[in-house]
Amino acid sequence: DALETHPPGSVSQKEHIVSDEITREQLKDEIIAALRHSRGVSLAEANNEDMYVAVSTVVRNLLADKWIETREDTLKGNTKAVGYLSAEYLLGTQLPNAILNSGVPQKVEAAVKELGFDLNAVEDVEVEPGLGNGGLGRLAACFIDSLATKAVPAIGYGIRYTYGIFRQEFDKDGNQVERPDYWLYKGSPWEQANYRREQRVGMGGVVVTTKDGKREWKPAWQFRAIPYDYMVPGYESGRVGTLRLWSAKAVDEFDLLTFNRSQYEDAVKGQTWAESITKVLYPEDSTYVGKQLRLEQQYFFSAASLADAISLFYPGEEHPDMTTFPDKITFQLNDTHPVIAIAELMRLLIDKYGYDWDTAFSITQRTFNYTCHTLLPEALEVWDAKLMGELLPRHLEIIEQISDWAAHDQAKHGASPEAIERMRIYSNGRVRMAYLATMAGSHVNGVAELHSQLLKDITLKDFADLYPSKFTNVTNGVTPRRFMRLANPRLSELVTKTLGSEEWLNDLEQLKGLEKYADDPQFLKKFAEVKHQNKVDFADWLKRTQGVEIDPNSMFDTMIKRLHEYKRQSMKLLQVIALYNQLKSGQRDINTFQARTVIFGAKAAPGYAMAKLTIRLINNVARVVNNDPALQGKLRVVFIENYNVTSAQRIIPATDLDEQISLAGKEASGTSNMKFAINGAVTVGTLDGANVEIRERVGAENFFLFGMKVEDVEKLDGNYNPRSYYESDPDLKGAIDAIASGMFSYGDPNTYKEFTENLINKDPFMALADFREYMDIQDKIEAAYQDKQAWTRMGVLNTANSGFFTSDRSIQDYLDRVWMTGSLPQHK
Ligand code: GPK
Repeated sequence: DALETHPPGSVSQKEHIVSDEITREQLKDEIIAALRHSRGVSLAEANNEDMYVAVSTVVRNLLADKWIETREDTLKGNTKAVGYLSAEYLLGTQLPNAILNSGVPQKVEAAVKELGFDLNAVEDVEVEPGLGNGGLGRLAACFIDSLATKAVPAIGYGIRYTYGIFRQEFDKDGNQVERPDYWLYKGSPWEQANYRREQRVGMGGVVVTTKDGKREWKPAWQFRAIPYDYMVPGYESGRVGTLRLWSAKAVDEFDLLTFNRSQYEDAVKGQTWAESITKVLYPEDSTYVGKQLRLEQQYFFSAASLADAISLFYPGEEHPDMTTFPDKITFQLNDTHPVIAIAELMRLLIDKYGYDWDTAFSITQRTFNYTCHTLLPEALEVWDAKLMGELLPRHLEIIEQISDWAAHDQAKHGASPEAIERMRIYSNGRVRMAYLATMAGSHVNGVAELHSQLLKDITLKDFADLYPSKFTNVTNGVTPRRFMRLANPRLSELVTKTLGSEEWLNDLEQLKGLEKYADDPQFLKKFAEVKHQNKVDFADWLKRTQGVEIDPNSMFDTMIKRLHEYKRQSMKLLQVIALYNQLKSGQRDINTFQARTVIFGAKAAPGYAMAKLTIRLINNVARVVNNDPALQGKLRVVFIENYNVTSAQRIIPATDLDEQISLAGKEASGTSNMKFAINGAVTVGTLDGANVEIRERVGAENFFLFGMKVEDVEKLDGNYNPRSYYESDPDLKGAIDAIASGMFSYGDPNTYKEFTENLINKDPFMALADFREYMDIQDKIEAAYQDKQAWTRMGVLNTANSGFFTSDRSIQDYLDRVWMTGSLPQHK
């Protein structure tokens, strides 16, 4: 196992150095010692990779005391802790963030430099742990950052996938090809296998009734759950939290009997099978697939995490007083993925600790809260009861009981028989995880105001009518440390100089102080200069990594997010093709046209045919447009290969125009919209998700709004006829016909047939209905961009008014509305 090759604490033991007082010279010594001790090389021999591991090791060591102390304070139990349960953490690179939060970032930077290395090149060595798909996983990563920064006693629990989200490549036809993401290829200096806290997790088997009439689960197999611990350093809080990711191993390394008969393959089979549980992240985003292995993953990490928490808070106790459990820790269920933890806690309380059903249910209800991240019915997990029964027979039994209890309770609250039927957790051979979480937890929250409202009005309406006080909202947020300070050092410096301190980094509402400079020509000039330099950097990076050339003087118009029909990359593409047609026909004058670089970044789920076809089309539109000399390079389309957190940190600070164009009522929140606003991009968007709140705060005049509202969509639903739009709008017809004619497929009219037919005949996300308004707003944007100073002013007002969207505020909302707990003292 390549992973145990980085023993922690391998630098010089000569003296205990207080991390904040360490000098640059001492840091240099530590780095040299780490090179020698953990890499076995001298400074003269070291390359960037050696340096990356050595600096990471030293920075980890600087954080170690705070890590231990934070854990000790967390386990004292004076303040209720938070267990964040999430199947995904899309972390991004660790080293830059750890240096920033080391307490001595300038000294580390200087030390590396004086040792003759370029810190940026050293940091570039790191492969980001892509342990998530998109927004949901990145949100979890922002949340653990804010928990540590706010000194909330917390543990993030998740899965250590051997293979994270696939690496995306494009083939010569522009198709997405998925390559395995073996991010651990060279090990990771950031993780620590923690065998002291290993757990066992069972699966399969049967339930028997014991002599005293109790139900007891006899699992068919046991797995070892090995935790890998990651430090989560807070910014300026003196606290370092823990992210604990579970990895599966076989209990018996080899089946020796088989092995002795020389059947080597059979002997290792059990091991391979066990390890397959945490082998790979499912690449579906906002879609439920119902695969057995997925349920195995969910149960595996939920059960291991609960067992871990109980053993942490009741160390060595065989009969813990579990009635105090909800006072010691509260578990947040990040979407339905860990909801099986509810049945696991019930099983432990009843079968293992001997509580009666009512007591057990009361403890369970007080322990869990649930965050819903979607409005798409296909994203809500509904497990096949047969599958669940084979894997987790006792859990299914318990869920059946909860389902009956729920029906009873709903009747008591006055629900009609029809409503009770609709709310059934377990019926017709299906188990509805969102309903289970709603009934068996204390709170349910959506992730933006509009989303939480729609949950109450539509998706979970029956429940909200009966239990209104269960429902609340916590609008998402993003960490300004990663997405401003690290991603955009130039703007950060300008903000710090202007506001006179760095306090805004953990009190983001202070950005408001920039508002008074919105009409200061000097400030506007500096702000514009920052953006321009960021664009130059981004263009250089693109040239270096993808060989594509773009013009930093053009408008950078960006759409980065998972490829999904509801997000409507297709509509953006139709607009680009319509522009292209107009420029070609002379209907739009190329000489007065505002040069634009349209930047896409998106991964598609490997089994999502329409999304993959859209990727192919984007690449081929780029090929045709970029190679057409008639456009004089004024319209360019680029598709960032393998869009991930690392590239997001480069694209966002360089963007002028941010595209948030989902069909109203489909995007739960969005979080890149927040990152763009903080970084001073201007958004074109629909009234969807958190766009609503962003627009409210930055001001309607600094946001380009278009498209149908939720009510308009509801009215149109049922008698929507996309073909009528196609036939009546020449730009729209021209764009779709261009695709259908084979313009982007070397003359072949069949390549994109499914794409065009789907739009004309079905268009499930009503791109055609919003197309005209979208074209028109883009003309307004083009005009607005011509006035550089006015445009920059809009950017400034976006930055100044987006302080609300820090994940520190989201965590405060969770503390106040959901967890009812507080912070540890901060140790500065
Ligand atoms: C929602 F349901 C899901 C899912 O499976 N994956 C995922 O990334 C996203 N999400 C929403 O689509 C976004 O609107 C939201 O901002 C994000 O979760 C975080 O809440």
